[in-house]
Amino acid sequence: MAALNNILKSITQKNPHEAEYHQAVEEVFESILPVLKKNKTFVDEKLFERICEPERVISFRVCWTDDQGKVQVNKGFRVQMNSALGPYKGGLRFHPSVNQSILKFLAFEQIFKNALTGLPLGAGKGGADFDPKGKSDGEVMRFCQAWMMEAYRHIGHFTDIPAGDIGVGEREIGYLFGTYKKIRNEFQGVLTGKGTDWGGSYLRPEATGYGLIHFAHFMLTEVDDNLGNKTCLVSGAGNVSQFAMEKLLQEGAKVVAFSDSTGFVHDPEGMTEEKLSHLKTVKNGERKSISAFADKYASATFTAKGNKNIWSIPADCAFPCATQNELDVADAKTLRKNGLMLLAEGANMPCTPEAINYFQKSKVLYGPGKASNAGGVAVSGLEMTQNRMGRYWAKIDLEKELRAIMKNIHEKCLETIDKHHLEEQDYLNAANIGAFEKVAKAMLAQGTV
Ligand code: NDP
Ligand code: 2IT
Repeated sequence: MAALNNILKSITQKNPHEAEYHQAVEEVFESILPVLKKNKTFVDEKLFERICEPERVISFRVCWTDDQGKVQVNKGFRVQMNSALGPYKGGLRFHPSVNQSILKFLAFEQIFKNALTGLPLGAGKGGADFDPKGKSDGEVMRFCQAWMMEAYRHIGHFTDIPAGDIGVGEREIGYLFGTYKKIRNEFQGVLTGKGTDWGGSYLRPEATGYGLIHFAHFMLTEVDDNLGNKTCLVSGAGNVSQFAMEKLLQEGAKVVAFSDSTGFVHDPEGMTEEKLSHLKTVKNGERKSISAFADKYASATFTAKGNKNIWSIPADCAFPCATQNELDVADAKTLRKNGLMLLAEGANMPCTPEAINYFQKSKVLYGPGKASNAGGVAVSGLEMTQNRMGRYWAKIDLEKELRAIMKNIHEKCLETIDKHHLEEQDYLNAANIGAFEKVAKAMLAQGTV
């Protein structure tokens, strides 16, 4: 036991000042400790130590010129985390907070998430500390070109396939793709989340948000319940959040609040298709704060970021879809007191460990992001296949496929719960253990490389 605990200590000591990375690693370690205790080969072969060490971290300078003709310098990264199951795969984040710790935590999460999809996907993550907010289209384009001028030599459709994440959507993927194509003189599926006229999947924009709600649906089905008429909170107002809200409306749920980095909107009358379409215009077209949304509807009130947050609103279900550690244990207690019965993560690691612990103990159904937000990367995997085949799949077929993948992830979690005698609905430990075993076995089979 002491020797096993030293594994974790040594990993955190070897990676100082990486709080988010430690948090992600600790969570998985706690889940798989009972598995390590029973599996001497995993311990002797140092599978956990190996899985925690990125295969490669590329860190580079990104220089570009702003609209005033001034030179700007940013930090660019690509963490090539694990290629046991397939080529490195995972998103790019452009946000001023980006650093190595955040990208390593995201790349680490991606290993397990991608394994759960059942598709041949390794794991990676990348991005830059660039803030797209307030930048002109020209500035964003020049930044993307500069990022790719270095990254192109490290990626490729059989090597490493980036996609979107916070601050990277179809516009950024377009500029990145165009630059890669120009340098390589090759039209290949090196990125996913492309526009649908130039190789993109018809369902990739919707996939994470839709997949999340499918997963919540399966969690509720397990306890003979459904999303109909459930009052829901969906944090964020970006890609994942928007399509989670869209699917919730289709399921007959009532979305009463959402948020962004400026605050939250509470609308007791609930979201409608028309309101959601306006929200998409405000966020994707005008790129404004959600306060502009609230200005238009009498029933909606905007509360600026401060002491109160979205989790103070009573609801049956909560879907954090903004960013890491956006929900702490005080929020968890407030939500529970107000009647919360399910929380499923659209964002990566949005709940603090104490919040998760509280949800598990107080019998709130808890869907961990690795399982519940895997729909996005899964449809990215389908986009890769589609590109290699040189064809498109119809949206209706992709919708069926996404639902089947989310159902399969849910079933795999239940199987792992059974196999490892976990508590009922312990999706957290099930997702971590099921995915770890799969990747560890693949690494073992491939030898010490
Ligand atoms: P977007 O950039 O489209 O949207 C992010 C949203 O979260 C925005 O509304 C943004 O506010 C808000 N936000 C970002 N940072 C903060 C912060 N520090 N505090 C408060 N609000 C914040 O990103 P996505 O929707 O793509 O990603 C959201 C989450 O989902 C991330 O955790 C991401 O890793 C995860 N994820 C994304 C997938 C995808 O396919 N895109 C797949 C799986 C997980 P504002 O608009 O004001 O900037
Ligand atoms: O966190 C994630 O899974 C993503 N940002 C999507 C990754 C992808 O390759 O589609």
